[in-house]
Amino acid sequence: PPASTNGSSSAPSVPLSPADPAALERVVPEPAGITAAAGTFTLTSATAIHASSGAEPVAADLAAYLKQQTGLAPAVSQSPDAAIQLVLQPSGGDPSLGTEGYTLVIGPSSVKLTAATDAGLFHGVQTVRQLLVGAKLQDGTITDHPRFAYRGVMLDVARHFYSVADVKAYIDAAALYKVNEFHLHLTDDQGWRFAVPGWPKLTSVGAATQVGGGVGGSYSAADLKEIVDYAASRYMTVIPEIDMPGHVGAAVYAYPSLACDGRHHGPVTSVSPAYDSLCTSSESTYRFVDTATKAAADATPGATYLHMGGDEAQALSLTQYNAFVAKTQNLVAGHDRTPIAWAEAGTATLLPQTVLEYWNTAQPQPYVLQAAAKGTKLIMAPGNHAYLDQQPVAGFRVGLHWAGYVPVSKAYDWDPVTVLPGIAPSAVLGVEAPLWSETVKNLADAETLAYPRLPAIAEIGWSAPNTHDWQRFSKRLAAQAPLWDKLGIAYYKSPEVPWG
Ligand code: TNX
Repeated sequence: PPASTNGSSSAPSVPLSPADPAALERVVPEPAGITAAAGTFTLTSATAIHASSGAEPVAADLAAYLKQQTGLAPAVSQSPDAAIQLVLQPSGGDPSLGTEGYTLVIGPSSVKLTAATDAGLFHGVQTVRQLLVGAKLQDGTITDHPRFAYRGVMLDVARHFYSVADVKAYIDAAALYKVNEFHLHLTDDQGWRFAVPGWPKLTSVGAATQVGGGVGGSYSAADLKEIVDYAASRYMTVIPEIDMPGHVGAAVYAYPSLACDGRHHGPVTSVSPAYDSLCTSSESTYRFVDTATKAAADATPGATYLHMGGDEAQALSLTQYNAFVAKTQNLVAGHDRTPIAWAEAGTATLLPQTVLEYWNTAQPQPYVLQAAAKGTKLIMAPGNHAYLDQQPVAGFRVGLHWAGYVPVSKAYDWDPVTVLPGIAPSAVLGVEAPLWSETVKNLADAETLAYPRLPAIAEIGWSAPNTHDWQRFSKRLAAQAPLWDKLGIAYYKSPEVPWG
């Protein structure tokens, strides 16, 4: 008989046996509803995938993933009686599953995945990847949908530069956890990393180094297009960030006239910020900001958001800072993007649509509460839980610890609607896991900090709070390890997780 497994405490077990609820208890983020049934589905060399109209691209993804994991290469078939069915049901599906949800029904001889959108199908395919044990899937039904609309990760390519291939690898791994926003921190004191028409020195001078004095680098328009297209193929939207009016050491080094005193403090190759600032009282500053934000918007066609930074503008008075935020958000809105800014920007008068990203839990920020009370939406990235650059333990070979150490259990141990006391749950747009790269020199360093904690933040963003349970989560995390090994993800074997 079918048995509900949500709420039970069962370890992931191999091999699969009839009606083994534990075999379905291996998905991160935890699905909304799971019901195990007797039996298993076995993939063979004869298994085919049929896609309903519009579902063909996700069917091709599924075929490629199945091949990667099993060695078997299921054909995407025209035949409607293929064993695996991907069904796009824009109106007829279950409306309670929203735009990103899906239903997965696994029986002894068939697998049927249904969703209202191709994003929903793609998320369902990630579930299938995680459920595979050898070539087998436990029978049962999963119905699933996200808790929050915004589930982001951020990569800082300014402190250390990452090749397009490395950025794609980072995106690819995050897709496994149903992340849907990829925030790219493109500029900072140590480097300006993307081309802006009419401002060639931003990249020829401003991108020529990084923390530690390495060669740095930058993305051409074609590079950014490659990243944006790749993210789209993983159902993620790229959010470009231009950090302003502080954290602009590289821009000021390239064009000293952007500073009021016409002087630069660069090149910046140290970790500590130089505290340069754009000249907030000069009209030419806003021509620069307009051109740079337009270039970032043009590089991300169809995107919703553009991040304008706004953190740690120590060189400015509050009046100067607030004036800059107010003007800049209008320029961003003028390029048809919803502005996002770090929480400090809450001191300014915000447009109704401007979103704040909450990160610094150490400072009381009454203005964030006031903005939220007036309707400002918040992205929750509390440094002491969600910052992937914070070391999991003292002495870890990479990372910082200004927000304290963040073991896996702490990355998991928070709720976005209560982490900032006093806000209404409806103010929370979602969560983000930023990876700042002052100490992160390459993809392997990045992965060591992100895994297994990125999946923890992704689960906080996706799963219903009533599924929250560290013991069960840690077992589901452990069940991910074989896939990470197969994909070559350099994860940290935290002693908190019961690896098999
Ligand atoms: C604070 S978080 C910063 C970044 C650093 C980060 C290091 C934020 C908005 N500003 O400039 O990279 O700490 O953890």
